[in-house]
Amino acid sequence: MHKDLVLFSQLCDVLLAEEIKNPVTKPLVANGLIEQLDLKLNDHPTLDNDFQEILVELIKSTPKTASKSFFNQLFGGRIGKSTLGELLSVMFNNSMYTYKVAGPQVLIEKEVIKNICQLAGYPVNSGGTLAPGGSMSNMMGIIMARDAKNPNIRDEGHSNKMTMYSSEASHYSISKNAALIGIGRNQVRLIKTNHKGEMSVSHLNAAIQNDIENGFEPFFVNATAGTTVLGAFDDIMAISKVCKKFKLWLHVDGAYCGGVIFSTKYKHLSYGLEASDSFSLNAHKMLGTPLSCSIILTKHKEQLHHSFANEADYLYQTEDDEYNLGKTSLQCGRRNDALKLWTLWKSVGTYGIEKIVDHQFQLAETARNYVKSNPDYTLYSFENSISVCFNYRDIPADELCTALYENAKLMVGYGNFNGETFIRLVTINTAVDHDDIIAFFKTLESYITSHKFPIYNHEKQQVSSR
Ligand code: ABU
Repeated sequence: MHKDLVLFSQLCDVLLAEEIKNPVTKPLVANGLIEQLDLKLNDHPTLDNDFQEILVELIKSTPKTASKSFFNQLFGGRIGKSTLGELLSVMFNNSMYTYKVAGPQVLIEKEVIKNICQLAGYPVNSGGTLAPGGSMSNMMGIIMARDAKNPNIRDEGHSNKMTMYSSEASHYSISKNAALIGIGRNQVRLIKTNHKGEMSVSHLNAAIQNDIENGFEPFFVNATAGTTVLGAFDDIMAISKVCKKFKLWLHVDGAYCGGVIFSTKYKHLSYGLEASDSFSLNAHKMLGTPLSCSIILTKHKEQLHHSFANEADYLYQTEDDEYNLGKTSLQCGRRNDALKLWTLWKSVGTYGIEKIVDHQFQLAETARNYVKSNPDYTLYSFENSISVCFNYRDIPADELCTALYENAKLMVGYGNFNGETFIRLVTINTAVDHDDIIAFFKTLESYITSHKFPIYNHEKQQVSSR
C-alpha cells in the first residue's frame, strides 16, 4: 500500500507540472485510443514500470479541469484543503448509511447540512443529505414533492396525471427525472422565460390553473438559482406565492449558483429561498470542491425520511434513524461527499468561502467589461451572472470553441438562448485570476488572427440593449 501511495504522490507531481506546461490537453481521436494508451485489460499482470508509464500517459492525455485554461463547464480548478478531504474519504472508505460504520463522518455531514440550512434561511429542524450529482438532488426534491402530494404513492404507485413546472431555461434533469420516476416527460410544463432567462411567473400561474381545470394534478415547481446557460436567477419569492396559492412543493435548483447564500453581497439573488420546500446546491460548482458534492436540503425533514427510508434489519443494527443516514438517502453504499466541503469550510471559515464566491462574480465583471469595451464582441448575458456569453466578430461559436479545443488553446463551450448561439465563458474556476481572464481573450483573438479564421461581420453589435 505504501508503495502505491508513493507512486500516487509522484503521479500527482506529473499532473501538477502538466497543468502548467500543457494546460489544454491536445485531444486524441477516441476511436483507436484504447490501443494507443494501452487501456485494454489483459489476463496477465502488467509490470510495475509499464504500469507507471501507462498512468503517466493517461495523465498527459486527460483533459485538465484544474488548469487556468479551463472554462468549459460549471466547475473547475482545485482547492488543496478540499482535495485533501476528498482523498481522506477515499482512504477512510466508510459508507454513510450507518453510524456503526461511519462514526464521526455522520456528524461531519450533519454539521455541513445544518450550517447550509441556516444560510438558506431554513428552520432549525430542517434536514438534508448528499446525492451523486445535481440531477439526483433534483430527483430527490421531485420525489419528496410527489410523496407529499400523495403519501400512498410509495406503496401503490400513482394513477393520476401529475404535472410539474420548470422554466424552459432550467436544467434538463427536471424532464429526465420526470421520465425516470414515472411521471412522464409530457407532464412537465416548460414555462416561458423573459429576455434574461428568468421564469415568467404569470405564465407559471396560468399553466397551473389550466392544468387544474383540465383534470391534472400539479405537485411540483422548480425555480432555478443560476440557469445552466445564462446563469439567471428566477424570482423565488414571486414563484413561492404561486406555489402557496396552489399548495405546491417549491424546489430551488441551486446546483450552479446556489452558493450565493455564502455571500453578503450576492445572496439577494436567491431572495425568497427561505420560502421554498427544498433546495439543491452543488458545492463542486460555486464552492470549488472536487466532484461531486451535491447537497439537497429540505424544511420537511420528516418528508425526507418518509420518501427514502426502507427497513433492512441486516443493515440498521445500532443507533436510531437520526444517525443512520441510509434512512434518508437515495443510495445504499455512499462515500462521505460532505468531508471535502467540511475540510474546506473548517480551514477557511464561512468568510473564506464567501471570498471564493465573490471572486467568481469579480472575474465575470472583468470578462463582461472586456467584451463591452471591445467593438469586435457582442455580449448576450447580464449583470450578476458568472456565465459570460458572447460572440467574437460573428464567428460561429460552435466552430470557434471546437477549433480552440482541437488546437489545445482553450477549453470553453457554447450555449443557445432565444435562437442565438454564443460562447459561454464560465468564471467558476477557482484557479483563475483577473489576468487569466484577459489572457483568455488574448488567446482567442491571437488564435483567430494566426489561423485566418473566416470572419463574418466586423461591425460592432448593440450590446447596451442586451
Ligand atoms: N449540470 C451540468 C451542466 C453542464 C454544463 O452546462 O456545463
